[in-house]
Amino acid sequence: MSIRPERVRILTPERPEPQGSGPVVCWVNRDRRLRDNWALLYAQEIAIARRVPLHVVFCLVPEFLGATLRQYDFMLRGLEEFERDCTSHNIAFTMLLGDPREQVPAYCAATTPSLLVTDFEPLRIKTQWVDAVCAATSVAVHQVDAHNVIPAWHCSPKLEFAAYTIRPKIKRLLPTFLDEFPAVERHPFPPAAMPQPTDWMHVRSTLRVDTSVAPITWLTPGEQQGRALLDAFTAHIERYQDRNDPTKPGQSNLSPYFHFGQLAPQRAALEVNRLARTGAEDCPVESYLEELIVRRELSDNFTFYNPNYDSFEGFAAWAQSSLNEHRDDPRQYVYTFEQWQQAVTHDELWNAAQRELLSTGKLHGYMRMYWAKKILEWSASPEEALAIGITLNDTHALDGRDPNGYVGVAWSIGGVHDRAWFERPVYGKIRYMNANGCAKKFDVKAYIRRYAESTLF
Ligand code: FO1
Repeated sequence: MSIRPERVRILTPERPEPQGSGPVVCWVNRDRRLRDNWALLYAQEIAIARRVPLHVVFCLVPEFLGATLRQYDFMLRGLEEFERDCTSHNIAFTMLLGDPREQVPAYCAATTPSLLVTDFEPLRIKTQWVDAVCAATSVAVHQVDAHNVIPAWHCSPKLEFAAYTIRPKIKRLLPTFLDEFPAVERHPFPPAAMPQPTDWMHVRSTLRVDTSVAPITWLTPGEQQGRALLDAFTAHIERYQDRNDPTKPGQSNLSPYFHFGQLAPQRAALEVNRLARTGAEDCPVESYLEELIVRRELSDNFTFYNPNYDSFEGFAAWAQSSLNEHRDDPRQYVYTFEQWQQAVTHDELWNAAQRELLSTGKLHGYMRMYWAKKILEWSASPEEALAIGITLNDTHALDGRDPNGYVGVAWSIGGVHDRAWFERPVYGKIRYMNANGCAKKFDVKAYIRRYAESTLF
């Protein structure tokens, strides 16, 4: 088998092996691309060994954790390309509509697969879906981590404290797991008949989402574009040295492609690592790999092992008790959700950050910290601040509701993966940040001008 066994978990130990002569079905939950997809490669390898067809299913829910048209549009346009890619590779692609806890078992009842393969996703709702599907079918279910370079369960068996505790584990395992992907094959055992092509207009008509948050146009979704953007980024990796300056084009902008499974983080790691070997001095490879692998996989670790990843109770004990001690500190300002959302605080820097989020679906990595910390400073309670930060991010960011998003907000507001700092009002021992800090890093006025009020539609 060309896929390392550690990438795979048998979710149904009482029915470990594929059974019968039915197709192998790959239910894609998180990773929706034809290439560089360990779950699909695993499913195909077994299907070829058993000489059976390979099916891919994706289950679209009409609403998902507050997602708006902006995110659904990015996801669906990527799925259109994925369907075409599957079809041209003799893989039957079917779009299921509705609750996966019903739709996936119904699909299995109709197609009697010999094996159901699914990918790994640490979010609570996805774990519940997968558990319910295992319970409602009699087929063997195998799960493959197609997202992390080092499978989350193999990297660490427990909740990690911080980057410094997971980093050595990752560094030790990286040479083994940062391997090149085999190519997906044109499947040699096509199904007797290909499914009808998806009616994308109909699919869109089933959504029950807020359409006032418009799709973005500055990025084109899909596997091909994700790869093209990665190539453009690696061609100018030296620009990443400016990553903390939101007025400069230093960031990769790949996060939406990772979030919607259109590009494998491991592909980005392989390509960037290739540059490291060229040895160019101004090549910030290590810092990119730190963000891409260590920080990203730490976020998966947090959401996988901490059931309270999106609430105050998920913060470390020191952070909870310190925030509790400062619960009644007077706040200089207290804004409502609408005021935050509409970017009408007294702070022009904060408003500019919020307008960046509203108009582009992205918030610069450095500004994201400032943005969330000020929400803590000017909200009635840490719980409210956390809820506001998560909701604004999930409503407007293309990569909202991602482990990275939850951890980003929890780091700023609850000190998750950080350490205790000097005590101060409202923040307690949570690390403080202010506009002077920003001014030391970049031209604050230029940033405010860029996201002036006029940038909003
Ligand atoms: N995952 C699904 O399996 N089905 C969906 O219909 C679905 C919708 C969706 C909308 C917006 C969004 O940001 C994510 C969505 N996801 C959906 C999940 C998503 O692609 C990721 O797997 C998770 O958000 C975690 O990274």
